[in-house]
Amino acid sequence: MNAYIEKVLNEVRVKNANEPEFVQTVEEVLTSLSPVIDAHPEYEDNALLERMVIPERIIEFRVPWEDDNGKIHVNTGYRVQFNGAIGPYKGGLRFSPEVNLSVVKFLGFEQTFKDSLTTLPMGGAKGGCDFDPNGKSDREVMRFCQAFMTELYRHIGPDVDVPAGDLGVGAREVGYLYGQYRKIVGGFKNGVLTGKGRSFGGSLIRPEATGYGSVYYVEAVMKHENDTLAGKTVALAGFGNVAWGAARKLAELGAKAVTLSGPDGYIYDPDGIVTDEKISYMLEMRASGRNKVQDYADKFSVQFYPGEKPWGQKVDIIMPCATQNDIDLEQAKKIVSNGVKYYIEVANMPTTNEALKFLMEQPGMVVAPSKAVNAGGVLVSGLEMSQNSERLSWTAEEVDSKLHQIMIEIHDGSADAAKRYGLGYNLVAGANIVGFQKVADAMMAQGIAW
Ligand code: 2IT
Repeated sequence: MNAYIEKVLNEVRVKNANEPEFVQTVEEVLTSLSPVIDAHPEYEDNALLERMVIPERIIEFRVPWEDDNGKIHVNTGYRVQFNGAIGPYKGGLRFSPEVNLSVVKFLGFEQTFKDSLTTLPMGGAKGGCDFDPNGKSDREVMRFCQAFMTELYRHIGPDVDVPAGDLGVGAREVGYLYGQYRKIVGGFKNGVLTGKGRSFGGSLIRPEATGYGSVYYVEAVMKHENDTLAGKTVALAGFGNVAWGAARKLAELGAKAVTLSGPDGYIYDPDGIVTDEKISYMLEMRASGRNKVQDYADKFSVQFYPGEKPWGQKVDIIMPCATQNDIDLEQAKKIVSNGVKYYIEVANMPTTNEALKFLMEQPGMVVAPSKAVNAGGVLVSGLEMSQNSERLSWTAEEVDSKLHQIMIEIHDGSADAAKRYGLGYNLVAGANIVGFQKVADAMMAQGIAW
């Protein structure tokens, strides 16, 4: 590995010793940049990597709110504005008890390169709170969102930072957050958040975008491999918005998702999650707030595997759509022993670095990285920003066709970059290189301002 990368990585490991997720993602990105850093000695002279691994700004704040029984709770909110070199900060908000500074920093770092990959001018940010929306009443969620925005509003804006949803933050939460923002600031402000409802500036296809985009990416992989999606079986993890969009698009293209997972275990449906009834039921399960995938097994009389992950099932394609570190080395070995050819990350950092390395070493296996595969979500958020600033609303076909076209560009651009640096069909390195290069060019052009 390049000595400059090695040096920066060692500094990151020491300085962020209490932030394992953040260190993991920095290691994953930087280790694939060796050929680029070799070719650009001026980066070291400008301390480019040292600057890139520190967020431009971290905001941490107190969020007090009152539950339905009049009891006061206090949570910790975050917004990490990681890198604004190529555009306004952009990235989601995650509400989950697992949220902490390490998680938000890892997501913000990833988001910087993902947003760069979309080809649109968006910097990277992420935020969230250690609040658990599961089991809360609608009014409690509303009061919490209002309390959260009462601090966040002063740090965001259409030219500054444009948040959206992520785990635990869907259309309902975005609506409450936007309502409070508008009340405090008193203007449309180009919608400020993306993923808004249709009636107040939301874009068509935004709910479907991450899942659809991931399947468009898989189509591009299939084309490269002279293969086809039709007839393929797919193991999905998760059962939220992303898995829903993926299941729908897979069904439309003649493939079938056969597993879903939740915190309680996973379900296996050999007939596939392909009918409208089954796909719509995923939305019901999410809206119920029960957070149990067993409900699907009960409703459609299929097998439920409590406490297990779906990676032992023999399928053609694996698409983890849940959360980080869903697949460790042991799971990866199961996947390889089942002869799976396509390992397509969808959730942010679903694979431990050890497992990712192992999978990438397997001859003939195609591994695709989440920062490229799931970029369709933030990409359509970027299209929502364009529509809001122009006071226009594009048709579903217009948005979908832009999404489709850019997902193919992301795949092809990554494949080309890896090839150019002599790395073969390495989509992981290719995505890191393309995402990095644009941010690096912008930072170099702007001088040592940040
Ligand atoms: O991980 C992601 O890219 C998102 N949660 C979506 C971010 C966005 O701004 O739409």
